[in-house]
Parts: sequence; C-alpha cells; structure tokens
Amino acid sequence: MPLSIPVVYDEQQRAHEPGGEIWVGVRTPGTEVPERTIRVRAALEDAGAPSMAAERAEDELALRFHDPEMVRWLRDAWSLWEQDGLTDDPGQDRVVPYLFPHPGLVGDLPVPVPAAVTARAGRWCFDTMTLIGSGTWDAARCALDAAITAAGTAAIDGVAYACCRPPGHHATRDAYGGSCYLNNAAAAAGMLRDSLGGPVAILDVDAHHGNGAQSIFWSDPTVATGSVHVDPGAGWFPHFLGFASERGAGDGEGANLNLPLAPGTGDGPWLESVAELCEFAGSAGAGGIVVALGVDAAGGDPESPLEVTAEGYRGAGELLGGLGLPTAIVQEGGYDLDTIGELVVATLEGVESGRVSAGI
Ligand code: SP5
Ligand code: ZN
Repeated sequence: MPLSIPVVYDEQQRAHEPGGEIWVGVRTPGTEVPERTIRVRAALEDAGAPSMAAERAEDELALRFHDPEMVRWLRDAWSLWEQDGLTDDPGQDRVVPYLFPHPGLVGDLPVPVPAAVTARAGRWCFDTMTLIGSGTWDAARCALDAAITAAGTAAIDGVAYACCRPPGHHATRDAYGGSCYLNNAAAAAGMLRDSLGGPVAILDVDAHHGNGAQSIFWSDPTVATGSVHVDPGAGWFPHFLGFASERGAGDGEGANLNLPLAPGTGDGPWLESVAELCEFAGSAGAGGIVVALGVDAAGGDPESPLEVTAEGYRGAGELLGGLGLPTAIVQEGGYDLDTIGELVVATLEGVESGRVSAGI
C-alpha cells in the first residue's frame, strides 16, 4: 500500500549550503548537507506518498517565537558579510562568529548589537558550527513555511510531514546553533495549537536534546515539550542541557520532559522512552502533537551513538500514530545519506499503521 501521509517540501531549501562546520577550530565537511532531504523526498516518492507545496505564512505568524533582532540578523547576515569584504579579507566564504556575549563576559548588563559585523555574528549564535551562506535565510524561512503548512494540514486532515531543512530544534528564541536557525517545530506547534484551540505537545525523537522548544515554551503550558536523546552528561551535544531535572517553570512547571539515554541504548529502552513521551502528551492534555523527527538516533549515523534500527523507528511511528491525535511530523536531524530515506519511510509507515490501530 502506498504511503498516504502528505509530504510538504520546498526546493528552496537546497540553496542552504553551509559549506561545512567549524569544529574545534577546524573546518570539517559537515553533515547537514542538501542531499539529505533530496534523499528523503526520493524515498517518500518511491513509497507513493503524495506531495504538497509549502504555503507562504505571514511573517508575524512564522517568526513569532524568535527575537526580531535575531531574525533581522539572519536575513541580512550574508549581505553584510559580503559588503564588509570579509569574503576577500580574511577570505571567509561563510558567516562565522568569533566572539560570544557569554554570561561570564557581560554579566547582567544589557547585550548590545555590536557595530562590527564580525562581532554581530556571535550575538545570536551559540556555536561555530552553524554557518551562514548566500541561500541560508531563504531556505530557513521556507523550512518554517513547510512546517506551518504541515501543521495546518494536520489540524484538518489528521497528519502531514514537513520534509524540512535546515533543521530547527536547537534554535531558541534568540540564539541559533546546532545546524539550526529558526525553530520549525515550534512554529508548527504554534499553528497546531491555534488551529485546534487547545494545548499541544512537541515530542522530539532526534538523537539530540530538543533544547530550542524546551527554552521557547519553558513557562508555557499550552505547548508541552518532551525529548528523548543521548545523555548530554555522557559527553554529547548540546552538552549543557537536556538533563532529566529540567521540567519547566512557572505555569509551565512539569510541562517539559527530558529522557536522556546512555550511548549504545538501542531499540528496547528507546521505544520505552518514546512510549513515555506519548503518555506525557496525554497527561499534558495535548489535543495534537508535533513530532520533531530526527533519524540520527539510528545505528550508523555519524552524529550519535544510540543504535536504534529502522524497525525501532517504525515502532516509534506506531506509538506516536497510536495516540490518534492530529500529528505534524517535522524533519530534524539524520545524517547517514544511505539510510536517511528508508528511516523516514519506516517511521511514516509506522505512524500510518498506528493511526489505523487507533481507529483513525
Ligand atoms: C539537528 C541536529 O541533529 N543537530 C545536531 C548537531 C550536533 N552536532 C554536533 C557536532 C559535534 C561535533 N561533531 C564532530 C564530528 C567529528 N567527526
Ligand atoms: Zn540531532
């Protein structure tokens, strides 16, 4: 049977060519490449899934979870970098930060927008790995549109998948990093919540902690946030957060759930954690879910040690689909080009069969 989940995709995302990552000061080839979603889309087409165009959302809707100054920077960074001649002297062909307004540097003082473009590059960025080139802004903005379109479709038709890149789940209200610029899943959750008129949950199964949504909705009980990921305490990105003790605050106290797992965990305990995320969505009263679908927890992925199989991802899809709720699935990580397509197909097939089991 062909897959029936609609796939929202926008060609514009290919224009984002990060040109590698600067890690420990060394430019490495990087794994977040245009070929990723080209492969996913091809595999979904082969599986018979129908395509849908992304609709352009109003900026006020799409960008509401980000600091307008950060948005302005993301939009203008490349042209400012070029205008400043930095591509010739020192000869850097991407926007790369060198100085960050670390709390140990600025303390409680207000953080200004620095005059120098080179310094501005660190104002809203938390790592050196998330580079900006000529097509980055348009691609990131289109990824948001794809996620919002999928959420709007899910609210009406039950389920949709946004084949997004660049990914978004590490981006916070006012900082980007981890190969993410704008938080696609957060935008989708806002759309789904408003369309359904009640609380929703973001359930993040990417191998890395979904720190962006955690931070954006930290005090907001209308978007519960849950994430299963490799334990940052075992030495994995994002290192500084993603611990089980982080539970939200104020009105959002208890509306954040982190389930860190040891490296090498594999399908069994990983699926138990996915089931726990599903229960959490239920107890948060979620009337819909956004699945932040990273397939980088798979064995063979260069960015994580979780050793989940394609059958594991199918099982996760069954659990998530089995909730029987309106479901927007948003692509996050997944870096093994040879398996990324089949992993996404397996997950979506699982979602479909889970929904059938739930009587949808
Ligand atoms: C969306 C997403 O999955 N972002 C995760 C980015 C995590 N990147 C961490 C990179 C850490 C350095 N990798 C070095 C690989 C050296 N072979
Ligand atoms: Zn990841």
